[in-house]
Amino acid sequence: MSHGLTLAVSKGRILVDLLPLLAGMGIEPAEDPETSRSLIIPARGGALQLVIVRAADVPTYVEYGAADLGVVGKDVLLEYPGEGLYEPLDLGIARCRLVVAGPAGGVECAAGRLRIATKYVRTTRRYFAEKGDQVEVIRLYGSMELAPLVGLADRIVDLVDTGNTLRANGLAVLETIAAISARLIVNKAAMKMKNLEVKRMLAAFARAAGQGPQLSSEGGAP
Ligand code: PRT
Ligand code: MG
Repeated sequence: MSHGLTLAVSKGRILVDLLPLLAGMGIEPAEDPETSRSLIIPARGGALQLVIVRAADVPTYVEYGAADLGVVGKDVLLEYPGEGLYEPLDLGIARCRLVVAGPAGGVECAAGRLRIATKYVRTTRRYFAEKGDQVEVIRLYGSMELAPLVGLADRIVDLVDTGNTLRANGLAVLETIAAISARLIVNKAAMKMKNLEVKRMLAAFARAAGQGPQLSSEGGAP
């Protein structure tokens, strides 16, 4: 039995927002991906199967063709070094902002280069380099909010949604780097070899995301 196209997605926020969108397209996973231990979940109807991967791994699965499609945050795409992906559609889900945050009181840091803790190392370097600011970037894998509290860094670069996590740790947004939302990405070979299926799926996603047939052209498919 054919499972049609394969879609890579992470559990958590993105999937929570994606499932209603898929439901609107008539696509219903055969098991609940949040509770199932299966990493490959077919959808009833056979047009799609989901593969469940870590958020930061979604572009890799799609670039190498292990998945035809993926749904992933723009924050992850900004960090991803590859060029081998189409990004035809902003799904408008899992919205947040990538920001520079620091102590709410505006505590001045020692003279010299600002130290910035983040898991978004490439994006942070790019952002400050474009501003002409010399900074030292410290890579962390999580709990960025802790870094300024214990003197590891002067600032952090992290995602913020409600701002509750920042507030709870005495931090405030200082600058916004980018508005973030989840994007549909497509493997380049699949776009050629499975053109009809992929185009149909893209059109269905665009309708479900309330964007009509018009796809965004940014990094988009030919
Ligand atoms: O959890 P895991 O390590 O496997 O990977 P992940 O952390 O990348 O996955 P997940 O599910 O936490 O996030 C997946 C995607 O959701 C991200 O790549 C973003 O595109 C998107 N997203 C949207 C968010 C948020 N909103 C968000 N608020 N990801 C993380 N957060 C964090 C934020 O950094 C803060 O620490 O949630 C915390 C709460 O935010 P506030 O401001 O509402 O308090
Ligand atoms: Mg997480």
